[in-house]
Amino acid sequence: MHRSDDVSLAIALGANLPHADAGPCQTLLAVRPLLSDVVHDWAGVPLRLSWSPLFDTTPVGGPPDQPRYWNAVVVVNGLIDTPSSEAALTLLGGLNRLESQFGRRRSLEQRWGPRTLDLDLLFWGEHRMEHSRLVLPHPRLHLRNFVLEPLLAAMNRSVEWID
Ligand code: PH2
Ligand code: MG
Ligand code: MG
Repeated sequence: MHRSDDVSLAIALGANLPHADAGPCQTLLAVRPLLSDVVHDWAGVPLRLSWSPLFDTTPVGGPPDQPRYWNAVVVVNGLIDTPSSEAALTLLGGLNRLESQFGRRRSLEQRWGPRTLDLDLLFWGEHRMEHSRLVLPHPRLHLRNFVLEPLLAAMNRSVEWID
């Protein structure tokens, strides 16, 4: 039987600029354990994290000459709290701190322009919110293959079968 007793949350990772001598692909690998810590500290319960592989993707939007991106998605299972906008914004704060740690300077960049690290909350169960800093589910999720492909890969890995 497929487990359906808990609510999943998903986070998209993207990067297309180097940071501190490391390329964007290395950034996505380096951020994994740190992102795992952020999510675990936030949730305060044991979780199952399913990571997609890294995908080399063509830039969508932004300036025509921006570098190719590396993208990935992590799906989080095992959350027990009822989703809330307040808790989602707290997690977003943790994601934004990680982005800064990897050289992201939000005030200096263009919309959909190149970045050292982008961490986007995609959905948290069926929670819906429209806040100036966070809209859930992510309004362009269904339009972006660089999100959908890794999301599908991560979700396939997260399926558990119980005898
Ligand atoms: N992120 C953007 C704009 N365009 N294109 C790809 N392929 N991957 C991204 O992560 C991406 C993008 C702004 O968030
Ligand atoms: Mg973002
Ligand atoms: Mg983004």
